[in-house]
Amino acid sequence: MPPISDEDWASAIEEYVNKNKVMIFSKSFCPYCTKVKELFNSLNVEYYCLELDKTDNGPQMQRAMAAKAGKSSVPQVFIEGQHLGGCDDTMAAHSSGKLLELLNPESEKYDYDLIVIGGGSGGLSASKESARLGKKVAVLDFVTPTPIGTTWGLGGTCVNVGCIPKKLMHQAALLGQAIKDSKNYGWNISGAVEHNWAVMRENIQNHIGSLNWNYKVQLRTEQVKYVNAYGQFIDDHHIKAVDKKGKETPMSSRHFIIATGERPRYPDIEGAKEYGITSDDLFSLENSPGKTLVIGASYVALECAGFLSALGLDVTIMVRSILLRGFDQDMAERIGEYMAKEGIKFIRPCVPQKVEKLESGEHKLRVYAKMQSGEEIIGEYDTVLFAIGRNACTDNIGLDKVGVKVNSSNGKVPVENEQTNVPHIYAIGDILEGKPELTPVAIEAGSLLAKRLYANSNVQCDYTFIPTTVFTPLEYGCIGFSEEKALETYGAENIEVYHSNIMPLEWTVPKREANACYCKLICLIPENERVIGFHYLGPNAGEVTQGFSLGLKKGATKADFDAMIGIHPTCAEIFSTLTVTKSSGKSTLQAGC
Ligand code: FAD
Ligand code: NA7
Repeated sequence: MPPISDEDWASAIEEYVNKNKVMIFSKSFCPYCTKVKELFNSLNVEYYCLELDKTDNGPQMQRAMAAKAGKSSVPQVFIEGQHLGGCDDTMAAHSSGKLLELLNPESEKYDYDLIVIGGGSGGLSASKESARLGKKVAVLDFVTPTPIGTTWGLGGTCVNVGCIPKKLMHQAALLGQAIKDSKNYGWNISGAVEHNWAVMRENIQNHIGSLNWNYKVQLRTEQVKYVNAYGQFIDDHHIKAVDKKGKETPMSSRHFIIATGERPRYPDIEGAKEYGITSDDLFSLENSPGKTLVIGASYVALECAGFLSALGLDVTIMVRSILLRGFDQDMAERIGEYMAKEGIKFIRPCVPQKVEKLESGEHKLRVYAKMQSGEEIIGEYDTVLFAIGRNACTDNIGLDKVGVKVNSSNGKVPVENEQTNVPHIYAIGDILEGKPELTPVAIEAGSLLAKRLYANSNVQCDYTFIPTTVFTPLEYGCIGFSEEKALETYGAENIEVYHSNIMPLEWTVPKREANACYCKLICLIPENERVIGFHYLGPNAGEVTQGFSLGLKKGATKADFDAMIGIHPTCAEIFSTLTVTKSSGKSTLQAGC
């Protein structure tokens, strides 16, 4: 074989420089080379490094590199085929911002690398992660007031009008139950025990205020630009930010993430918007809602009805058809039965027709409704709370201007790995088509998307076996398949259901209902009884359910559950000893602990 010529070495160097966006010629022992490599590592920028001291024909390669760079020392850095220089040149380019411009040639054309529209669970997660990865990021968050004028601060639904106030009001309700239970445990609570709505409201709102403040501080610390304005697309890379005074500011970006969430829906009936409220108003009401009609049977409806009743209010739920559509119906009906025993009234199947204001009398509103049988019914209440589902906030943000596809029947955005049909526009959180509408899901999807965009990650958000909990008076935690979905998907012959009632030890002394709590595991027979559905109705459902989601994600079988040692005395230990199958028809009732 003829000796390799100088031209051959030169073309080898040329190939290294052209093939790699960032090319470093280095020597493994050289501290300046290490410094440069550390800089690119810290910026999460992928590079190719040729260690000349560890390469065959290193001296020849170094001579060819020197001919191209005009310097024989190492390191020598090339970006997008252009020679940047050695260690000092690279550091200086980093300090001046030139390095980032070279790395992202497009970004200099735009104000930002990334604009996130919506500063809720998903938007904040994506914007902070992207900024941590060295990107120039802005997040727009704007709350359109409710029909009765309620508004709130930074952080989106979860913090202001969702998970946080809901769980805290549920906690207020649990404390009321604990006060009742405490008598049998020897506590002497003298005098009238009453709940004060205004005190609860103020303390919860103060806590939310502190969370709003923390989010602002976090954005400042992470160097994310927070813009309190409503974002609307103008064209591919441009939006306008409209503030509450109507002032419009144009902004441009290389990438966009839409994370605008959802808002409660109102029925198209007279008086709904004028006199009704939704969960967006409930948590900040100055005064107790009083006698309340909750319309709808979503988890939001049942949770709100549950805590309002436990706080001592007269509560009725108007249900159009089933409880908790999308959830296991056996569990949903058990929740309903328990709530009815707790004193909540159910009107079903029934839909509202009209809400009108009363000028005088004991209550403030009159509601006309129609039972499925055709019977007209009329009731008087102080508050009518609509919890009939939520609309994706995608109809007024200019998606038509940029061609982002939206499902016209529900306003949801179909995505492939959180990317919309327009490649530089992404979407996360509640607006996604067919994905669970939960805070941790939005957070995870946002953070993983940022890492894929800006840190060469290829980790996708896994939307399977996501645990969730409904915080009704009897809490319900679940993971994976409902019983009906499992039967529909795999056929009855392939499904075994193990189940049991549960009597929480702490319920025995106050003599609470013996067989209200219940659990079941749904197992796939052909896969060694792999557990594909987990359902638990009882105290602390969120805490009980969370850990089991790991088991389901990892493919745990019924035998794995049986091999688990329980923690005694707990409710969760029941999952280590389930023996009764539904198909056996044997009783699961518990006589006591
Ligand atoms: P959001 O958090 O809704 O944030 C979107 C933000 O974007 C909002 O601040 C909105 O005002 C803003 N925005 C909209 N359009 C624009 C625009 N054009 N320009 C600028 N800003 C805009 N999830 C759980 O995991 N656990 C629970 O216990 C739970 N309880 C809930 C209870 C209730 C009553 C409700 C309503 C929801 C609950 N959720 C719960 C769901 C959870 O709140 C949502 O899944 C989560 O907030 C979704 O996050 P997101 O980022 O998609 O949207
Ligand atoms: P859901 O789950 O869609 O629930 C909406 C509820 O409101 C449901 O019970 C509906 O009854 C009821 N509804 C809807 N429209 C009306 C009218 N016009 N009148 C009376 N009742 C009505 O909504 P959410 O947004 O709360 O939940 C979204 C997701 O969160 C859901 O997918 C779960 O996974 C968790 P229906 O059953 O349709 O008869």
